[in-house]
Amino acid sequence: MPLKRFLDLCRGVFFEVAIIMKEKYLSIAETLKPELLKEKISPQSRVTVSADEKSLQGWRVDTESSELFGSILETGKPVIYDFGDHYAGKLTLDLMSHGKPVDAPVKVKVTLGEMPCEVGGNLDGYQGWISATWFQEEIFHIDVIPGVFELPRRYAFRYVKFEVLCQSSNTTISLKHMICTAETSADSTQVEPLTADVPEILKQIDAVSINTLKNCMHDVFEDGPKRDRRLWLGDLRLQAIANYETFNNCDLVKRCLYLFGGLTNEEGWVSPCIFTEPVLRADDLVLYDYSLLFVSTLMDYYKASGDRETLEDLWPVAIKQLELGVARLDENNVVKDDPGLWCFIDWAMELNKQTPAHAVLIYALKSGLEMAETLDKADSARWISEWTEKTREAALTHLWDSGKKLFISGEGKNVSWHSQVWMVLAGVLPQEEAAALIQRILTTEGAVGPGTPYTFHHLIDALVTAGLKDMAKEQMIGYWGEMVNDGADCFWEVFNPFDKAFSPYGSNLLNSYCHAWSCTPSYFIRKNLI
Ligand code: RAM
Repeated sequence: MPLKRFLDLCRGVFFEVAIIMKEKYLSIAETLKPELLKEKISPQSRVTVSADEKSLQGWRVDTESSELFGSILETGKPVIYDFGDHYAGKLTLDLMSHGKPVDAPVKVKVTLGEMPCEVGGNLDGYQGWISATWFQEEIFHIDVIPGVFELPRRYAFRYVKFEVLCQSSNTTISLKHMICTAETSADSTQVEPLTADVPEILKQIDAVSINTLKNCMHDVFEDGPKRDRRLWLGDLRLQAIANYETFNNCDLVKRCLYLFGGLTNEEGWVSPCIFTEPVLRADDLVLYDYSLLFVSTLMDYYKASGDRETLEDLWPVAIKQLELGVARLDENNVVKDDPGLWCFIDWAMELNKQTPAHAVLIYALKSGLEMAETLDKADSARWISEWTEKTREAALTHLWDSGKKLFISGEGKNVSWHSQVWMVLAGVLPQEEAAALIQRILTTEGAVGPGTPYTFHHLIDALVTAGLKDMAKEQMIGYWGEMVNDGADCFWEVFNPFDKAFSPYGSNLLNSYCHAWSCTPSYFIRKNLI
């Protein structure tokens, strides 16, 4: 047989095997679909939300009335309900009529908000760069009153604004009740209470972290129940470690790992993000760091669950990410600073991602080495060790600025917290030097700082890794504790203590205020810090 024909045949067989494997992965994921637990919740109070410069994000909330229902709803006069906590679920309205029969449909607007800013102002002037359709604002015509009306979608909210936009002059209606049917796949009975001696602030931070994680756990681990309501790998990795210390739902992590494994792209990259509806589909984007972190997420899962079968099953996906990751190195064994190489790292502005991306590669190689050793894959273990050493050396030779005593990134020699934090996590320096590095960057003027709790998580992790536990606790309390003191019922996607209305999307109205990657204080509190 001519060589070309033979190679084509081999390639054909390889693709068929790959397709069979992917189908197997997806069918395992399907069997792990969770049951959603449901709970009925009533609002706690009726409130007013008014513009006030001195209040958080410029919106002030006051209790209007303890009498929740029954007052006549006048056209153009909205009422706002506060459920007292953040929930993800369905909303049902029970409407009554008074006097004459309702002789025409009633047109209503319902606006649901995680935060006062979403129900206080007008959403019409929005100019951000992500779709305005993320606003939880609906207009309905309700035909049958008295009657019960269930809103068709799942929402994430604490506040509900209800406004009659138009009704017949014969119509007089009121709300008899409003119920949220909260949904989650997190089973709260699994969470061990913290002992009485744990400081109050840590207890509060832990409770808000758990609430955040709970409201992000549905059919898959979602990044945020308001936005994007999708399975993102970077978020999954952090949710999973917080979950092992709290709800301990290993099957949901397993389901998500198999989904990522079953939806790799043609080159073999794990996608950063998966759509579960209307059909399972991977985003066509590749984020270098997120794909590599699949390896660490899988290894963390194995350590938490002891499920060797899954580790063996998904090993080919993990090793493939490392091979693809290494293929992106330049002639110096440094990850290419290539605008075509998408990488997330953080939403921080002015951040060059080359050095943190390089560190993520080393971090993932280390997880891969543990995995190869666990699975007795001697050849792979050797290959991974060699690349770990080469990339570590390359980091010290090409990315270290000996004058500044910091890692720098890209042609512009960008100095960021991200580069130092990820290099510490990658174990590039001995512990003492790592501790000095991380303390140095915290006081370096002009360095690019964290844009999100995602990077703050990695800072805390780096401090723990460098043996600086007290500092880790202090930083954690300083950052997440401030959100608690600001009244957060869940932790936010973006929190800049110096600009609390900051958004990477051009408007804080579309920030997610219950966000997966912010839920990790429970992991630190329960695992390392008490
Ligand atoms: C946003 C989401 C998600 C994050 C990605 C990179 O759309 O907030 O949490 O993982 O970006």
